[in-house]
Amino acid sequence: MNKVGVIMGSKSDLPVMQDAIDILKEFEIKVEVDIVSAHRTPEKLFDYGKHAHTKGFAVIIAGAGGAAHLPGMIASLSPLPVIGVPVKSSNSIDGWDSILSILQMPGGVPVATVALNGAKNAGILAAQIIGTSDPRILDKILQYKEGLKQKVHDSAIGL
Ligand code: RP5
Repeated sequence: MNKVGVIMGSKSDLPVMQDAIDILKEFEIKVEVDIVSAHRTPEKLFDYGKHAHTKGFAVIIAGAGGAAHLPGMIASLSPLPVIGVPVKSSNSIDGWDSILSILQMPGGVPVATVALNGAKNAGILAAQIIGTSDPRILDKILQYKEGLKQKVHDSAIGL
């Protein structure tokens, strides 16, 4: 159980969600990508949320924009941890609509919400969740953090 499901409400979300897919691939974590719309394909959403935990997924990353109901609805159906990515999309007013739709979940149904368009952090968080039970991934996270530190040190050289 080490696969991550990356889903989004529309293919128009893909340019943002690609950051999650890329970083997960960098960590050599298996990713399955799909389009699942809360409003346009509600039956597919229900099926995905009900069965993801039986299909080898460990974490679900769900991105949507505007009236962004996908992450919360998936979290209501699935026992897996759900990371929500608010997307500033064509039907967003300023992005706050997406953020608040995903963030303000009722008690009992958590969605770990990252920043607006923060799909890269969603991917890293999913890898960190998998790393709690997979030493190989944990080691990759440690290396990644070392790389971040090194970049800051390098950027300060010669100032
Ligand atoms: C949301 O509506 C999607 O997640 C997307 O962010 C937004 C716009 O979708 P399209 O009209 O571009 O398909 O449900």
